[in-house]
Amino acid sequence: MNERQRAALADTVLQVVLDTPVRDIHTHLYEPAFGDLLLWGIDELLVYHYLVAEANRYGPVPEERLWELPKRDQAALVWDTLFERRSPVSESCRGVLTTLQALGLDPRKRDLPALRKWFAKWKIGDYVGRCMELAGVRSICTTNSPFDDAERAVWERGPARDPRFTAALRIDPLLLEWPAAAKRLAEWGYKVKGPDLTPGALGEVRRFLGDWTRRMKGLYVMVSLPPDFEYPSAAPSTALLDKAVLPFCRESGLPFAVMSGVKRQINPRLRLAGDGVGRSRMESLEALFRGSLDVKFLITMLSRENQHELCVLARKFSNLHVFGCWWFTNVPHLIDEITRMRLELLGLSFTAQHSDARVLDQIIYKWSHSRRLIARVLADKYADLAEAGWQPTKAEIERDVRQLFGGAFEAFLKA
Ligand code: RAT
Ligand code: ZN
Repeated sequence: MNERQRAALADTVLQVVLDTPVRDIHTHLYEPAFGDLLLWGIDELLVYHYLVAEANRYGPVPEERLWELPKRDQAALVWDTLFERRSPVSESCRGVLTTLQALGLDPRKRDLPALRKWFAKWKIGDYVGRCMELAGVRSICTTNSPFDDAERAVWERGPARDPRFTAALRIDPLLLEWPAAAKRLAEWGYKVKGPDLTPGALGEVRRFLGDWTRRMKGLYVMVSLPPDFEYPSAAPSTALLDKAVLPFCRESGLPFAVMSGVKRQINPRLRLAGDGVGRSRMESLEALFRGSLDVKFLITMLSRENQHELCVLARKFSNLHVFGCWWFTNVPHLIDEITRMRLELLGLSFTAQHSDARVLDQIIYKWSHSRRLIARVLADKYADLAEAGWQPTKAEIERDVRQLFGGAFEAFLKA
């Protein structure tokens, strides 16, 4: 291929990638019926925990005092620290600018009150549509926990569902803080007496999973695990997995999503911004997948160091579906590296990205940034194929991109 042909191919790929709607399979958003739980607008964009952690590096106020400020003042402080006093070069800062620009706002005016006024005009139902349109997102999957009191109250009222959203049942406390979770289950009417994992109690956990996935119409069950998670082990998590969660997933056909590698609260004073990353033990994951070949697993890993081993693991187990560049790996140089590695080792049998958006408007920048990187990597791969005499047609490129942007996930759900 000469330079001109390469450039034309890259243009076609970029166009297809920009035009293909995505299915966003992991976010922390909520449907409009959940009211204030659905975060959006400039103040929420600025107090995003990714930005709080970055602002904290310049120490504008002591960590513990930040949280005493009203949200508007926290946002103003982040704006001043990260956007006014220095150039906003980090990925999360750039994200705010990409978002504002796509919404038609001029961030160079550096006028926070004017931005606030602009956002205040919107009605949330319309704004969801606007953000999805700008982001090219066709469906948003939320992360839903019955252990969250505010959220549970809404589910128990039977909220009017919004067809643009789907749900996933998150069960971290159940697996990782069983004694406390057992108390909650008992309060909610499940016959669980204390932390003993009797056959009766395990049956009740299965009933709980069934009740909540039905109530939410959950697409999958999920957990995020610390790097030192051990399976099998003598901890309650093994019995809970073996005798409740995995049997439930096996019978219902719902995948179990494992997000592995988060070290919760290494600096608790930063609250949501205080989590870290560690390299996960692949042996535990291997044992989990090998032991349940008839269960479908979705998997993503937080540490860069685990990404290659994860690709190799997924080559061995077709019951694994790899997804997304998660959280600290959702930065350009790692999206490029990880996506390249996955295409080279897994072909098109994975989901390239999820947004992890906590604030609605973030879907705009997360997808815009990822799309351009994914397009570049794909264009390189197609150029390599062309060198080998295999020129993909535009229709074939469209088919492939649909796979990476939700099609492979949908096929995996149905399998
Ligand atoms: O990306 C994030 O916002 C993190 O705080 C986490 O929520 C992480 O994505 C998770 O799902 O645990
Ligand atoms: Zn998340």
